[in-house]
Amino acid sequence: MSREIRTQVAIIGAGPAGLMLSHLLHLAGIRTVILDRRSREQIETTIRAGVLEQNTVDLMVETGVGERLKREGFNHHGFEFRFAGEGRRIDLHGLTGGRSVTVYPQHEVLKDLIAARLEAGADIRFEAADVRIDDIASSPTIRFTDAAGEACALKADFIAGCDGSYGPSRDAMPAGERQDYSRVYPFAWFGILAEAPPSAEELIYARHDRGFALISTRSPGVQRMYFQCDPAENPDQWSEDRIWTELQARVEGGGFRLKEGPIFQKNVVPMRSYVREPMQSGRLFLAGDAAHTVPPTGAKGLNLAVADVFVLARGFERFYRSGATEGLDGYTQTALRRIWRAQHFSWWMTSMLHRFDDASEFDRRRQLAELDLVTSSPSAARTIAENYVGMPLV
Ligand code: RFL
Ligand code: PHB
Repeated sequence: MSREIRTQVAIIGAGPAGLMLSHLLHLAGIRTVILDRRSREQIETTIRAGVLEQNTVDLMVETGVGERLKREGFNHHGFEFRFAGEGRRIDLHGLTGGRSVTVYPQHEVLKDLIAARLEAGADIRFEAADVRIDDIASSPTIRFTDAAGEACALKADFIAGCDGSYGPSRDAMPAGERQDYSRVYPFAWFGILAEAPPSAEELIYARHDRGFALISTRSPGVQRMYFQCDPAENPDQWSEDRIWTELQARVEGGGFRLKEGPIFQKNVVPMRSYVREPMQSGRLFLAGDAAHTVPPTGAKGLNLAVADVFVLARGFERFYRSGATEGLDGYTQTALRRIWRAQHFSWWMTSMLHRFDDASEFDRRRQLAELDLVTSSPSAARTIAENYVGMPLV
């Protein structure tokens, strides 16, 4: 026998997509239960994204979860492309009529959302194991084992699959109804966290013959940096010295030096582009990384997850208010427009900035010409800036 639980929308995944969806539905008076296989502590300490689009910031502020973000986040009005030994700024603010991005780590967003949800009495089941999805065509049920080891059956009107790239939701869609589009890149990112002061006021995206590097930040005392590496790279083989030498080499030019400090975290991040179409089957809806992945070069993944659930929440609201299904039926089509825009932008940034081992001297010079174009032509720079700050939520 299993314990039966009932709700309106059952959400798998307490990442940005699942938590924001639960928050928006709560504000619309719709009940949810969230399941996640990880503990609250694991969720609140995993280091991932750093850059929030203005849309994401505005939505958090407007829905009452943006107070700490406003206080502690860093508003950036531009970023720098570094190549051929010099830095050139993209003026996000000036090129987009005053829009900008905010550096505020993903796990801080998650802490704020979890605190707000629990304070409002939300039912979040952390450490839910063996999550299985049944009967998405008519009477959706999620079977799982809760943290105390009890077998549970969660019955809902709808299931939102917000369980990231490796969760069970994607596979619960019938094979004949779905199409996947993907591209795997022949490189990865080596990410570090270092105790050091910032080396620059804004993010730096660097293209170098040795490969890409990204200089980002977390707080005045902690910096986040990445450099392109082999997907099979073993972080244990990289001493602090070797890492700093590599990073310094990739941002060299004009006397610029990174401020170094003790490195306290190292990880290798794979690079992939992926889209699942459609994002719905029966009463199951996919959102966020469960439906798509972008390489992190465009800083879009978290923002896309939030944009998906903004559209999905509106569809649910309409349904529960009037029984109309148009919003839910149009979810895939509405969400895909932004997703493919972000796919193109993330692929473009990736291909413009990374070293491809099979590239010819022609390709290398073409890459430099493209960077020269997007940093000297106002219309090309505006295209970069508009994409980076993100299309307004619709
Ligand atoms: P998440 O965050 O992966 O959350 C999914 C949740 O589902 C749970 N789950 C399960 N629960 C129950 N049963 C199962 N079987 C389950 N399987 C999984 C997981 O425990 C997890 O809690 O997906 P979501 O919500 O769609 O959010 C997506 C974002 O996390 C992701 O797109 C971003 O982190 C991508 N990303 C960036 N996005 C940005 O917008 N700006 C950035 O600057 C940015 N930088 C990055 C990034 C991702 C990175 N990595 C590590 C891939 C930088 C990096 C290095
Ligand atoms: C980060 O700070 O982790 C970060 C920033 C910009 C990106 C990706 C990651 O494009």
